Amino acid sequence: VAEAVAPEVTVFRSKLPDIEIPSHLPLHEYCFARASEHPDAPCLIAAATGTTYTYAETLVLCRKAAASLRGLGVRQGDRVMLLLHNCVEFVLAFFGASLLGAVTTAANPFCTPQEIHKQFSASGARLVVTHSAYVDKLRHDAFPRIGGAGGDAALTVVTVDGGDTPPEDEGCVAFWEMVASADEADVPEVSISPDDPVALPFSSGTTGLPKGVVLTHGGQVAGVAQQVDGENPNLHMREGDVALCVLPLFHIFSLNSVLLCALRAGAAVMLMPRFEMGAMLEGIQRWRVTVAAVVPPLVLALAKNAALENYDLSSVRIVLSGAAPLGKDLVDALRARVPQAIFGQGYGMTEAGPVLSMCPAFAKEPSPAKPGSCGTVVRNAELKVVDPDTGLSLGRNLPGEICIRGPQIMKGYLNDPEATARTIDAGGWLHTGDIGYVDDDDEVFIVDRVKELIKFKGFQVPPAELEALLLAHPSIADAAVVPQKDDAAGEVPVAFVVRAADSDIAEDAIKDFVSKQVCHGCVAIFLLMLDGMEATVAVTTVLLTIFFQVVFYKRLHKVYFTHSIPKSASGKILRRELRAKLAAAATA
Ligand code: 4UU
Repeated sequence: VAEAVAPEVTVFRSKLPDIEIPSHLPLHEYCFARASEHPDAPCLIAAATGTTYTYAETLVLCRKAAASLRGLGVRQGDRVMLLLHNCVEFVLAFFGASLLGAVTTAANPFCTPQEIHKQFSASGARLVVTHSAYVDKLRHDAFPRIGGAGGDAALTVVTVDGGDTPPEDEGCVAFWEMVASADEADVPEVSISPDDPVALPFSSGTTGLPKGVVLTHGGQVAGVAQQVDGENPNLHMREGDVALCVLPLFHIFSLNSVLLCALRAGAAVMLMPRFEMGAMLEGIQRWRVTVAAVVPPLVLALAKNAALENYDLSSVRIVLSGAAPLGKDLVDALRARVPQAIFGQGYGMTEAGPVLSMCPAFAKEPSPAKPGSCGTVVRNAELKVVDPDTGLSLGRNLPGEICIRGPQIMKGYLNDPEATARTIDAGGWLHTGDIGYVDDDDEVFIVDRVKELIKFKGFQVPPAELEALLLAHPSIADAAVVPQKDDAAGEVPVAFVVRAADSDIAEDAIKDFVSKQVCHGCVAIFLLMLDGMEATVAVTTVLLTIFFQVVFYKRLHKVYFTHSIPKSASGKILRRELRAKLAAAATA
């Protein structure tokens, strides 16, 4: 229902009534508030091993994780870094930190040491929880020395792998040893205010390099409540449901809409360390997954996979896609394979806490959504659409920049008041950098993006990062990186490059420069190592990310040489012009 609060502002709200949000609770108390009503219900399922933890067991382990982290010196306000694939330990460490009033910053373990270090140092973390396989990344020169528990070393590393301690774990603390010897009564009483931070994901937002996004206890409680609380929850999950958790928990979609929402609702979370089609289908069948959060490339992979017929996927009742646009054709291609499921989208942004709108067909009392729609704005929030040039509010069916206001949005960027002020205006509206409109049925449609961000399979690729790398090359005078449409990935990063005078640098040299370390010797060693061992996919990926400059999804897919980069009077790259050039070339 659109109502004019001021004559010139059209505010869109949920069709569902607002709800009571228990915003005084810390996130862990809120998520587990009803756990005592179903202590024996399954809470976490480690798909890889089949190990299942009930709600009662999970709570005890979270408390033990908190006591252990406390023993390692973690105090209220401290930042703990998780460099983990989806696993039970991620959940325990996250809530362990939350119980102490500490803040979790999670990163993609496939990132390079340089990328990880940027987040590590920006967040001010002193403790990292990771898999043994990634400890070597933390031995990179940039990091402080790894010094085990209680020492005076600046970096404590906790490894989550069970069994015999592998040699690379030297100096590290074994997660399960520390948890086994912890006393759950050793969790100190901390007073947590709703305004205190609990999670610190990194996002480049509408412009520039990745920044810490300060998400608070109160904000995350509100964000989860908007989805799963109330008489008629927008995303209806309950005890007995099993949520597929294959999207990485270091991204806010999975952390918030899968993990936190499922726990609050009393559902089980099936954790898969990484996407592997066979294992995923196996897991859905074996654990009777009911709610599947996916990204469009995963929908594509499923639609194309003939093996689907060999699995019983009849338990799935909700397929929630997000993080990138999902086309009607793609949905139609998969719908025939999973006919009983409702397909729909959520629209989120890390800074928005994250969900702005959610498919109303997922509600307890569902209402239909049109193909391509991102659903309706969540409850207890306001959404408006503004003309990106004038800032004036637009009515229905008129595309403009989507803005959101509500208790769920970020507090701001970490230590960056200017970036915060550029994103959240004086009126409290968060500007998304997405272009969309709201139709006559209150459904949100995203049609374009005014911000620089590139999304490769839903992963963030900040152009500023690649541009900085390119400009560091002596043969490159100027450069701009923009998204190019791609069937499989949605978008891929491509570069426009102005060669330096006298340079005749070629496309491949530039692509190599971005993907490989500047040190070419390293590449040679890498190839030798691959040659000398029977490299499994996992080993290869680990090696790749150790030896290469940027994580795989940030590679340039094409380089276009040009004489100048179009810029505004203030020196801003006119990305729209470059994207228009690409679009014109594609249709020519
Ligand atoms: C078109 O992608 C996310 C969060 C996604 C999310 C979270 C909870 C989806 C459903 C859910 O329940 O966050 P970021 O910060 O990585 O990227 C944000 C950007 C948006 O600004 C928009 O450009 O990703 C794009 N995006 C989408 N685009 C996100 N969701 C959609 C969508 N359609 N459904």
